[in-house]
Amino acid sequence: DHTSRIDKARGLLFGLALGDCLGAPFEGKEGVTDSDIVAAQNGTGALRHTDDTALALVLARHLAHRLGGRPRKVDGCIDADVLAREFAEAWQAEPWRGYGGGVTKSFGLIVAGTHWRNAIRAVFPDGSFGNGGAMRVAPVALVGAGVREVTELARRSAEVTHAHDDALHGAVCQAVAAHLAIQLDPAQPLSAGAFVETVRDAVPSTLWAKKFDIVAELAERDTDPAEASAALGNDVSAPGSVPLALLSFLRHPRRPDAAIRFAIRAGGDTDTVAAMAGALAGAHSGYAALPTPAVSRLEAAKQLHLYAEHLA
Ligand code: F2R
Ligand code: MG
Ligand code: MG
Ligand code: MG
Repeated sequence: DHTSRIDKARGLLFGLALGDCLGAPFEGKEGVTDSDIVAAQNGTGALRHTDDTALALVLARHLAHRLGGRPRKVDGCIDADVLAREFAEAWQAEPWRGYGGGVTKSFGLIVAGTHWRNAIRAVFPDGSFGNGGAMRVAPVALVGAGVREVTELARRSAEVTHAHDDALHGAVCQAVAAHLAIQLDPAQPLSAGAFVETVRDAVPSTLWAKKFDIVAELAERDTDPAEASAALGNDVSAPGSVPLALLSFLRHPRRPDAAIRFAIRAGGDTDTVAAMAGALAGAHSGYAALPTPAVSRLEAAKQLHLYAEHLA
């Protein structure tokens, strides 16, 4: 009884947005409890998203437009110059969504006419190592046919804002993990060790290899969120947040709401870690596994449904 492709596509996109929306109010807060998060999840009124979902929607729309009617060739799926402009225009339309300080400057340059390659190097000469490429990348996993294509799409989607290797590694890590989560049958037991090995093979870096060792070790035992963030980090850098999101998913692969709560209780950059964990758990278990009243309160629910259908 394999969860359907469309259910997994919806799970990936809605899981990302739900993690972002539930995590945002807790950014930088310590001592957050499960009941604090459950209260937010069971509240009323729209659940407001931040830059994470805003840019994931831009990427999903970009991919959907380029796939329409064409053969699924990875090359045609991302036009970097157009994508950079679309990201920058989304920032310009809603600059209050909580964007990072670096991208705010480079988006400002891009909308003023600077080419993205020059804009991003003007802000950070070595490139940004922020988690912005990873936080929005999950939709590429709905398009790439295998690890190689997903890796290529992840890099291309991230490099228009993030030139640093660690930011690109973070985007590849999250995208390949989302690809695997889509492939796996949630009715079968998930091997955390094998999962981490496959992601590790796509990320050639000794720094990241150390992070993956810790993720694999902590996934096998009853780690709590405080121990997880102490060991892996929980900040806005890619290496300081993407591994924590992977662990949050591996601790609760079949319970997206629990994976999201684990990520939020780990503190720090909660919207982003929860968005990445939510995308993975949602892609694995499907939309039906997400908390029902909360997903219908997502501000972007209509667009999320639309792009899930297009990209599935
Ligand atoms: N920025 C936030 N949250 C904190 C502020 C919220 C907002 N101001 C508010 O309260 O309203 N959240 C969002 O940012 C993260 C994604 O960031 P992204 O897109 O990678 O941006 P950026 O600016 O490229 O990098 C983030 C920061 O990392 C540091 N940094 C990165 N590369 C650096 C380098 N080469 N040298 C020095 N520092 C570098 C800088 O401090 C950047 O500002 C997500 O959490 C998203 O939710
Ligand atoms: Mg955010
Ligand atoms: Mg950069
Ligand atoms: Mg964040």
